[in-house]
Amino acid sequence: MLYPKLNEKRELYSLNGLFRYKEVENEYLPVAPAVGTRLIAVPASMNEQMTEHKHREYVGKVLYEKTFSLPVSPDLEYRLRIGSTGHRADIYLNGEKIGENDNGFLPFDTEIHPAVGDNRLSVVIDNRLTFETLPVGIIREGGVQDIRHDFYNYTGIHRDCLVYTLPKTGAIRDITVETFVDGDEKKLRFTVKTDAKNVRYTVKDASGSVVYDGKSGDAVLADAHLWSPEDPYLYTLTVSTDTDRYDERFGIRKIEVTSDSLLLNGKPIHLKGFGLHEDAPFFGKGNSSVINIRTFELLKWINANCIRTSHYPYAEEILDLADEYGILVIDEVQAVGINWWRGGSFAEDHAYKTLPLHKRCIEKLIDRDKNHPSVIMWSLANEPATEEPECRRYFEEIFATARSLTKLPLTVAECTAYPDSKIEDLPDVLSINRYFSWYTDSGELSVIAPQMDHILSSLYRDFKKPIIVTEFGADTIAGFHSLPEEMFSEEYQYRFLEENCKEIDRHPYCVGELVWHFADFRTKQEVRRPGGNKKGVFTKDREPKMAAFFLKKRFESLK
Ligand code: GCB
Repeated sequence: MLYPKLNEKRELYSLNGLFRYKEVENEYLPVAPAVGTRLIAVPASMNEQMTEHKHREYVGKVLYEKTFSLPVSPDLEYRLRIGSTGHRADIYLNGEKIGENDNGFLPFDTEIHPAVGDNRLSVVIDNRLTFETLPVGIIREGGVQDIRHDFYNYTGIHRDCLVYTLPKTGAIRDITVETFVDGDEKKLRFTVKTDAKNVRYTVKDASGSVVYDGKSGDAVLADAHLWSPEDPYLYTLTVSTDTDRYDERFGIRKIEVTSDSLLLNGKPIHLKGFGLHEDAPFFGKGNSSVINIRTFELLKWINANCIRTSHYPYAEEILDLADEYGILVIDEVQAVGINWWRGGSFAEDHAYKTLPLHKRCIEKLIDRDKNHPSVIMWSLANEPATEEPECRRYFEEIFATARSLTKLPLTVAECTAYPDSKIEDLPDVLSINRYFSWYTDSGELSVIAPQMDHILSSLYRDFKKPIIVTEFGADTIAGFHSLPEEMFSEEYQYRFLEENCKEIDRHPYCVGELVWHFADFRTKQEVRRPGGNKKGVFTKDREPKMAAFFLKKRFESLK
């Protein structure tokens, strides 16, 4: 799946900016222009733009509408591309349904037939979470949304809304770049989806020099430069047909998993970084280049080398930045909240209803992100109820789906108490989320060492696989200090991270530490969440708490 780009062969129009917005009935159909609307900004969540509770917390369908016109040529194919509709959505052009997006975090892309003159785009988003959506949820009596995941259910067109053109014949519809590193020889394979007869492949190195030019999609580079966090070296592949052109960046790197290590380009690597959320003041989950750049600058400042896209696929721009800044990515699909449901999360009428969508999202995620050198692993779910025996068949199908599409390692971030998980033999790398001395033994930092030791040693003894601690963290109110350290103080967060890291260091097969969380973020309102989840090492506006200085030193010392 290619991101729309402007070049001499392709037109690109942005519909970003102001839309008309309205909460609508279940049966609403945009047969005529909506009346009684208000303005809303795109890309952004609607929630942070509202001043009244009933609008910010609205549960149901909302309409985004915009009228646009563009030069229309009979020789071109026009396509509409919305990077994220936030939730499942029905999309209409001039009152006619042109498609639906079955999920909120992956792109909607379809052919359109725009009229000469004004066109009316209507996007009807349904923000209700059920067992047929991801994340999952239940709508309680009275329309109240019940969820089990710990982030705010932001609604809106969260990423670019674009119209672009393709030639009617010879269009480049997809490119897959595969790289093979075998000793000194670096082989490349380019596969292109096109009906063109003549396809040309040109590869330029980072300085712009042509290192391959030919009609074959198989190339060998004698002196290839590898991609790594220390040296995020990118090549550019230009695919040309008589009528189309597309530039795709790629990097050459090799990922391997042994019984106790994760290898990048043949050398063991320790992942150091964070779980993130797309969540920022004003924008909510809306993509913002400013927020993204500040985030990546901070990741480099703190000497991190890895992020997990907890708990859903992020905007493509974030992956482009990860490629460029040299930040490794554990790319997670939006299978979150499948836990703690009465009657069993993996009962037939619960997760098994979600299974087809879960598979489709994995397919679409891998299709979208397959060419990013920064993506080194796929995470297939966050904290599912893997202690339920019924989860076994579910995850066998999920792993089989993913394995048929990728050679990269697979994982699932688990919080299931040892030894209850029914799926630990399936992933290549085990990922654990643990909050010793926080949700259990609250305030007792001394339990971290023995409890972390127990889980890491037991898992390794039983499964002989590398382990990543994908979450550990403590809520911290910026500016709250206490000695001795008390929960919620900056001192507690500092000491909490220090204790966890000491134990991680004692287990060489623990190949990664991703602190929960990078920055404070909004959640639903509840007693344990004053203004949201405060486990950020940075505040929501991306300023450091005390613990950031501990991590900066630690991450620098970890090679
Ligand atoms: C978890 C979840 C994450 C939460 C976090 C917390 O285990 O994976 O989504 O935000 O705990 O802070 O409780």
